[in-house]
Amino acid sequence: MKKLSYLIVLALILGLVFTGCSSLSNISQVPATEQSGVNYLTKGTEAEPAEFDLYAGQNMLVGKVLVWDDGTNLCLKYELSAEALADGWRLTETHWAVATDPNGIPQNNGNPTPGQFLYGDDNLRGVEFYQECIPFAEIGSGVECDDDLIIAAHAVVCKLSDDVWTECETAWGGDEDFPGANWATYFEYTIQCEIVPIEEPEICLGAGGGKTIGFWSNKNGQKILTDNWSAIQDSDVLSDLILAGLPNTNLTAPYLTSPGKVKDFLLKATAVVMRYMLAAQWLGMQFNVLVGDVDGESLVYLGDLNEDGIYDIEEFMSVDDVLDEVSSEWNGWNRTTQEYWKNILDDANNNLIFLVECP
Ligand SMILES: [Ca+2]
Repeated sequence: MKKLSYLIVLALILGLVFTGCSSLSNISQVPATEQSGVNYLTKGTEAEPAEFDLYAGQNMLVGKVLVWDDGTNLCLKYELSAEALADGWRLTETHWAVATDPNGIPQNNGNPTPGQFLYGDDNLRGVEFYQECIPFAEIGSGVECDDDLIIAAHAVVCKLSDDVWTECETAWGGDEDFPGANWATYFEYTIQCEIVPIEEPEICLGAGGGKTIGFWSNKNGQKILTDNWSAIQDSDVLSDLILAGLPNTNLTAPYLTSPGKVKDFLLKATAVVMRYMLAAQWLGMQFNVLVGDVDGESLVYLGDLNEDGIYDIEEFMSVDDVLDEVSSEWNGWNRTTQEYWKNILDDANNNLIFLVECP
């Protein structure tokens, strides 16, 4: 259950990071207290799109055309109503056009000509909704925020009855008439360019199953090591070069050959030789992962690397990656860097810096 909740938190955070990239730069300037409780004063965001009625056969309301923008792209979504869906109506074709002036919509004698519209899909085979986004630049070179757009949204809806299309109707979104004789309509949408602040995921630090090097030296820890000793031997941990040549180790790999030797090694670790303390904390975390107390994929905090006083997700690293980083890079590190990674492992072994769901 714990692992599951970490994964959920992680998935949420990564989802927000990836989908929210474009707005993150704007967000970082907003004081933290104003990031929650978003107010939508205007409609035209994905969460609060502008809505226009979609009529089939001129008088039958079958759904809506939703329109929004994100400051760069214009998005349009045809959505059939629950009632229309229950009656068997589905979308089989969409065609839509957008321009800054009604005359920019393809037409003939004042009647729009959907076959010439640039967007949509005329082979939908009966779907419940259809969505498409285009960059402002495709509408026109000067198109920008607050501009009024003319949108003609045409569709064909067909009724499915016993797996057979029984009837089809032309549908149009909105209620502004074209000058021609037929009933085709369009609507106006004003580009909002509203930047929707994403709610920053709440990140808290806490426990992740770590056990301290003191634990691995005491009776309980020694028993667990004994019970798991063959698995520990099968891993490469006891032969890792980070242990080579340290006090209280064997001269050749494996450098520690029994739970008792581990205890001796851990109890005598000091920070006089920083690498020794680094190796001891590293070994403690290896045991945590090997016996299943810590999920190697769980994330630990590396510190406020960008010095903004906030736990940012890019400041976390998986336990597995921390262990790999230490065992592959320690030899090139000065004492300060060794101490930095020692502290991370020490804090993780003491359950202080795991990414957790906030209480
Ligand atoms: Ca930070």
